[in-house]
Amino acid sequence: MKVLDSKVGQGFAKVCADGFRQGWHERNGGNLSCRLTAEEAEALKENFETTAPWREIGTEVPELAGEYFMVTGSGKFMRNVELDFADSVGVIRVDETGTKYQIVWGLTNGGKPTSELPTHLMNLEVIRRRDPELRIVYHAHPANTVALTFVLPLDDEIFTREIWEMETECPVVFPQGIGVVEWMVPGGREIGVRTSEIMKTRNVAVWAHHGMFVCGHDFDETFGLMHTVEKSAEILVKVMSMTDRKRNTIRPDEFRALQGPFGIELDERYLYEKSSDKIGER
Ligand code: 2HA
Ligand code: ZN
Repeated sequence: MKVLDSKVGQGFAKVCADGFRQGWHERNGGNLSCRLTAEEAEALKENFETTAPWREIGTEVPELAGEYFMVTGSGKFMRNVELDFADSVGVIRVDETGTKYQIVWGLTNGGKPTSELPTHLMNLEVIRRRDPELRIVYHAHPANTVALTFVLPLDDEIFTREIWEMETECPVVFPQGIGVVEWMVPGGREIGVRTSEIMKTRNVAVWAHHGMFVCGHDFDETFGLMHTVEKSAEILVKVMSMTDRKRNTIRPDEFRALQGPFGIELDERYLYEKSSDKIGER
């Protein structure tokens, strides 16, 4: 089967196109990765070549040794994924030491995997440890979420709580909350270590003044998570454009009341009693 005709290829391209249409991928901003299942890799193997050089990942992911990943290319525009899939996207294989990769398909014009490959692979490694079917990692630059990193404290508990309060759906969609990474140089191991610490327990990491990383089991869920966080961030930006205080909101006991009906468990650290109605204060 051709890579683009496969379900995984189609789902991958759809996220890139939909994210572009949301305005989350200016120029070459954002990237996407997916660990292929053994069945997917087997079905696509006839397209793979094993002659490309092995290159350093820039970090080590021993638990991903021998696995195949579909990834967007460094410097590639999300806008072009649906137009020229084989130029914009590649399939790579991680070597037996978990320190090198080889391009086995795509990135046809001398391309390389995303500059955020260390963060993607480190995230893919830790999320698989907590759930073997978590296998997609998505990075985008959604404007409202980024805007909030200039005005909210860069504190996991406050950031999560303020986003949760904007839409009842939020604690149901990401009950483990959001982790916030202070500004760091992107593209390397260090920011990958910091982000994967968050992804050990949570599905959303916000990079201050940069963007967001989310993970999921399938493409719809992963895209939907990014969309839900960003939608709530948009509501918060609208509220903060009117006032710095809330007259009404969802209260801690009301959040707790969601747990039974929705079968979720909320981390109590986000449900602190507030001493102020000022947005962003505890
Ligand atoms: O250019 O988004 O973080 C791709 C990126 C880097
Ligand atoms: Zn980015």
